[in-house]
Amino acid sequence: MTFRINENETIIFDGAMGTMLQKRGLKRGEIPELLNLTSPEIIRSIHDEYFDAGCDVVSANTFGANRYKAEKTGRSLADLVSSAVEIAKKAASCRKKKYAALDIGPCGRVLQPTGDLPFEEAVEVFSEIVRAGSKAGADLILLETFTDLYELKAALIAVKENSNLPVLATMSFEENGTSFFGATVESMTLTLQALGADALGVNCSLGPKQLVPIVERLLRASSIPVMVQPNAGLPLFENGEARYDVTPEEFADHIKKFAEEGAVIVGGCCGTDPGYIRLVKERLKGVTSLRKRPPLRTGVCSPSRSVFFGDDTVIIGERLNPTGKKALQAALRVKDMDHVLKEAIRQQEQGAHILDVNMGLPDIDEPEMLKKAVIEIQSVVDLPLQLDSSDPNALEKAARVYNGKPLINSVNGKKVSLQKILPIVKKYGAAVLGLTLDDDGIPSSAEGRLRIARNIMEEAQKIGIPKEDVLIDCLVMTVSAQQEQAAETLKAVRMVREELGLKTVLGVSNVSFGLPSRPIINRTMLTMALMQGLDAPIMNPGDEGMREAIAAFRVLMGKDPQAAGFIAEYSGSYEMQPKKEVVMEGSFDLPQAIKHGLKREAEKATESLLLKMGPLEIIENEIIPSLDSIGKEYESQTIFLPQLIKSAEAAKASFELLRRIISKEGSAGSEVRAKMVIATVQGDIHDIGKNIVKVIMENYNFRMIDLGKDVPPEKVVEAVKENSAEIVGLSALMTTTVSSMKTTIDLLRKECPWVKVIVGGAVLTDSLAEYVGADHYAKDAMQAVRILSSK
Ligand code: B12
Repeated sequence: MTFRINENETIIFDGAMGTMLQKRGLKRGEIPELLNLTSPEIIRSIHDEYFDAGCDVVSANTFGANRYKAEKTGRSLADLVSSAVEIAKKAASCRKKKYAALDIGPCGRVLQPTGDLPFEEAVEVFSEIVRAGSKAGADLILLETFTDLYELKAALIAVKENSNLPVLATMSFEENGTSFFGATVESMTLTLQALGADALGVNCSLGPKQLVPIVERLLRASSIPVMVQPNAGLPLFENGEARYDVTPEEFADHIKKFAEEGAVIVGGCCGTDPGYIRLVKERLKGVTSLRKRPPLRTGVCSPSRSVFFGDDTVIIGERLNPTGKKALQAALRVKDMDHVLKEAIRQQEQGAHILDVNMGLPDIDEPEMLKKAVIEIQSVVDLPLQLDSSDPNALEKAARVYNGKPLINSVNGKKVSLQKILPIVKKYGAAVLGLTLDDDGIPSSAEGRLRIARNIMEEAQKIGIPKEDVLIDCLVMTVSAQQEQAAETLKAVRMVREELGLKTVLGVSNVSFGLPSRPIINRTMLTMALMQGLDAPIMNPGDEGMREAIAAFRVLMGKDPQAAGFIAEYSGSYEMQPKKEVVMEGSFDLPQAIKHGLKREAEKATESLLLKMGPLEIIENEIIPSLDSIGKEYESQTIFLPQLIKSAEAAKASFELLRRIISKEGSAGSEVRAKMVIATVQGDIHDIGKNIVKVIMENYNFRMIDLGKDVPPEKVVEAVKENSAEIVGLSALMTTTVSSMKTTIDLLRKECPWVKVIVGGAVLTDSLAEYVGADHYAKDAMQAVRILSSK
């Protein structure tokens, strides 16, 4: 029997495996997947209990099985996975219409550029699991508990490249409806649908009650079946053990509601057991959903931002295209990515919704460059991207590593283009822009262009790309050369919209080549195209006239309620209106460079600041306040971990430059004042502040022994003894690592009673310093120097 999702019948998955294993004696730190080989009967009995409770699918005990974990067990990954699948499969096959899922969770490492795991390595890590699991006979694959959409994309590609099994994919969300890495429900939905998941949804995260708004959003957004596997509430920690606060009754009531509203696949995550699943089964008897799947919408996304076509004008920024742009051409030749990134940030600030990225120059490796540009741009700008190239290889490379759902620019009506580009669009879950030209060129009539648009749409549909993912560019010709063509293009825009129901895109500014005062023609053409129903102009978002035309159009067509947007932008006398601050025509200042996470710009800004002030002033007045404001943005969730990391890297680049100068300036005398061991405490990886303290102390003739970050107490003690250090400096930046500081100091008191301890870091205060048992607290490096010099 093959596993199938039938939307008239709710499919019930099992509940937790981890908490069940703990009940059977699995200790903290033990690897659950090892039990597949050492105690298969325990795993089997858990599957049996879940099936007896009434579930339809059990998840094999493979959630954490990957090459990194397997290394720790000394067993091969293939053995861990295939034994698990075989156990689950045996439990399923002695029953009717029951199934075993290969269960795959995150691999435990963070993908580049946020972390250090290359995308292709991630795909390979998941591919190994998929190959072993499908070979062992899994009926379906469940990708679950992902918090990074990028990692989930890698996993889904691995599934598609290595098996034909149905695949369900769920992510874990925070209460605010975004994942820990900042992915939204809508972006996840757009991405997974296009990549070909059979169902998508939410698991783990929170209790069922807190999931209600997230499930509602999922049901509104998803055109494929929705899956929900909540925890049995939020874990409460008692005597070091997690306890969950939602009873089986409450749990089952919520699941029933989710099913009534339209969730087709349900089950339990952490804290649930067969008791919960039994009640779920009971409550779901006779439950049917009236949900009609929402129609597909034309949209593209980055993890944190989705852009839909049709509701309002979408501006596609055209500035990242070297054609006719000497500065960009020169930058690309020397691989100056900061130039590209600055242009991307500038267009975002000017109001672009999507950025076109074209890296086509005859003398560069375009596929590599486009791929690199996509990765780098996505790490500083959260707008969706339009991948623009005439080279299918470049498009494929870029689409593969793109995080989210991109728009591919372009395919056209030529047979070879359709054959090469559409499979890339399909495989990598993109939308595609179709140009109305074919082997005979660009038809001069609107009807001719409509015919090509229809052909592109039908060819796309043949390989499973829905028409909603096909957009059409009816091609603007130069009016000075072919005057009658402007009207034909405009007519074609309307026909494509009305007759095919497709969304349209238009590169507007071509129209005015060769004429004086081009902006006048451009903005008029734009307004006329908008009136024909154009969804998305490709344009320079910094072009005031075009922006004004869009703003006025939105008011006149009722797309700007009460003209609020217009009034906010253009109130006051029009003539007196100061030019909108279009930032960064030249360079970024240091806070901007840190905010946007631009390393090279941070260095340049630091160099120019050094002409005006000393390195310590730069640290105090520029770097620390910038990081403070980044920290606040992170706390209020206007930015997420990837941006936080980027900013920290830019700050570190600036500091590295200052460090060299401070060290070069050297210290006042040469006699070593004291030996000092310095470390960030265990569990804490913040080391920017500690590094500053180190450099400044060195400058004042302290001999510094730097143990780095995340340092266990024993290592600190060892280093003090080895070096006969007189002072220890400890840094902690998180509330949670203050206790680690205390443990370190307790051990130092016992083992090295002579040593003086000074502590610092953003969370510390005088009273916390007293609580952890330190001798001194310093709010910054200079205060530390003063305190320690007076001893
Ligand atoms: C940069 C940064 C990061 C970078 C760190 C990069 C690096 N290599 O250091 C990255 C992105 C990796 C990061 C990760 C995380 N971060 Co962080 N991070 C920050 C941020 C924005 C700035 C810290 C900083 O470098 N400040 C600048 C330096 C110069 O200041 P400083 O460290 O305070 O140092 C000065 C003084 O305190 C003192 N000092 C410091 N150490 C010492 C030691 C001695 C001996 C002495 C005498 C003085 C002294 O002198 C220094 C110079 O004047 C802060 C926000 C903030 N305002 O602090 C959040 C912040 C510290 N992070 C936070 C969190 C939650 C995290 C993460 C858990 C995020 C996550 N969900 O994964 C992880 C932590 C992982 C871990 N296990 O440690 C929270 C902590 C909340 C709390 N109160 O517990 C903060 C406060 C952000 C927030 N508002 O939510 N983070």
